[in-house]
Amino acid sequence: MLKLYDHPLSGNSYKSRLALNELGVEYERVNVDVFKGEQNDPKFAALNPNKKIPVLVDEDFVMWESNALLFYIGKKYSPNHLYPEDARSHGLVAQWLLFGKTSIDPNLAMARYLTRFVSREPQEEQELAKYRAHGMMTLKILDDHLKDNEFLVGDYSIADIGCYPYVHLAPEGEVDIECYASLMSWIERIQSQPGYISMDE
Ligand SMILES: N[C@@H](CCC(=O)N[C@@H](CS)C(=O)NCC(=O)O)C(=O)O
Repeated sequence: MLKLYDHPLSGNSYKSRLALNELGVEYERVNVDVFKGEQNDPKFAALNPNKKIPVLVDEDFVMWESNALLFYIGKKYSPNHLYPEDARSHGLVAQWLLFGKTSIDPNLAMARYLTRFVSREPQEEQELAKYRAHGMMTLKILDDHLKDNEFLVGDYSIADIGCYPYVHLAPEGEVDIECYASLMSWIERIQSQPGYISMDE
């Protein structure tokens, strides 16, 4: 059985759980308490030298990087509705997942982290304001796209799953998402998918 090293508060790990649950794949969760530094344990670092969750272990195969895991899960259980195989859709899925990893997550996950999980030094306030402002810019890009599209690429796919976690968690970083009507409808559509699980399930 697949093993997913994760933590209930990790948006990056939640991506894999969303995909696996949607596809009805059984997996075992292994909790890594990143708040206690368990990611630095040499046994865990042997799985991911970057010392971060999520890590997916499939028998003798080990993988890390949350959005790359979505490609693996999608391909391994293909054909399935989350993983479009034609060249254009595949390219667009990669486009959104890379946008997620380079623009959405760095800003929205950091805004959430600095707001919710640490006591900030006064000099970090400016940094936080920058993450919130850049995060809003990424939300606007998504919202504009979603005005004419139900999902990021065709039907519900791993592209949506990769971008959704830190978008729906943005209010925890005091980033307003309710001003983006199309984005809010997209969130509702994702939450009504048959295999949807909330982050705390
Ligand atoms: N680029 C990585 C980032 C993973 C990441 O930042 N994971 C966080 C939890 S959401 C973590 O392990 N933090 C512990 C640390 O950075 O020491 C991915 O997408 O998988």
